[in-house]
Amino acid sequence: MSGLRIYGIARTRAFRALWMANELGLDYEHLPIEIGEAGARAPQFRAINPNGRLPFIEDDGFVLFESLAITLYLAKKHSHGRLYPASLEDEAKTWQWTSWALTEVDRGVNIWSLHAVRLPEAERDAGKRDEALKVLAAPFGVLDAAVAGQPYLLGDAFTVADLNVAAVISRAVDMDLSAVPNLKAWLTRCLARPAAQKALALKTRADNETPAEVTRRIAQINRL
Ligand SMILES: N[C@@H](CCC(=O)N[C@@H](CS)C(=O)NCC(=O)O)C(=O)O
Repeated sequence: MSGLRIYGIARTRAFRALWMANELGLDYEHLPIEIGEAGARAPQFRAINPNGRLPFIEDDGFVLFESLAITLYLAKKHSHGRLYPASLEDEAKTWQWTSWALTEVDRGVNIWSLHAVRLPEAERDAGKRDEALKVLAAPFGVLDAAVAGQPYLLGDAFTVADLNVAAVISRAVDMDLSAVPNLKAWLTRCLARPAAQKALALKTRADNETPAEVTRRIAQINRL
């Protein structure tokens, strides 16, 4: 065992950390705790991550929260020069795409997925769903252009930059992506990786087992 513990049910942003740990071939422990008072907000978990949110990790006693900080840390620790780029410029591009994913598309994809797929049909808000698609159109165009002439965001090789962006927008695979064919092909390529598939299988199972009241709570807590 590597001493790495990943906290968070795979339906949450813990999926991102699980995918990275799989890419790296790490021997880790997954603690699939839930959101809320019985899970991440319970005192014993708040003592580790005071935010009361998921995911967080413990790595031989080192604690880290924020899903994409976790993927960057693990990639740099275990795969410097491969999944984590070696050059200053490629490292900066990795930070660029990581910040971009969080600020430009994370919320929109979440709103869309709740109101197009995850909430019970009668509770979906078509206005919110359509507004999310409008908000996503411009940044999705940017991503589509970035992967039009090369297979991955930094060039020929898959890196943590791809993992971070693809993990953040992974639920967009259920969208009509015909207006952004390069994005669609790139996302499909990233999610087809065995390490992603392994984490996606857990995520899909967790999605299917999530009761409607938990999905409702996710939408309420995050004002989605
Ligand atoms: N920016 C944080 C967001 C963490 C977050 O909002 N996690 C959600 C699950 S995906 C959560 O724990 N929600 C429940 C809550 O806020 O109580 C990250 O990327 O790790």
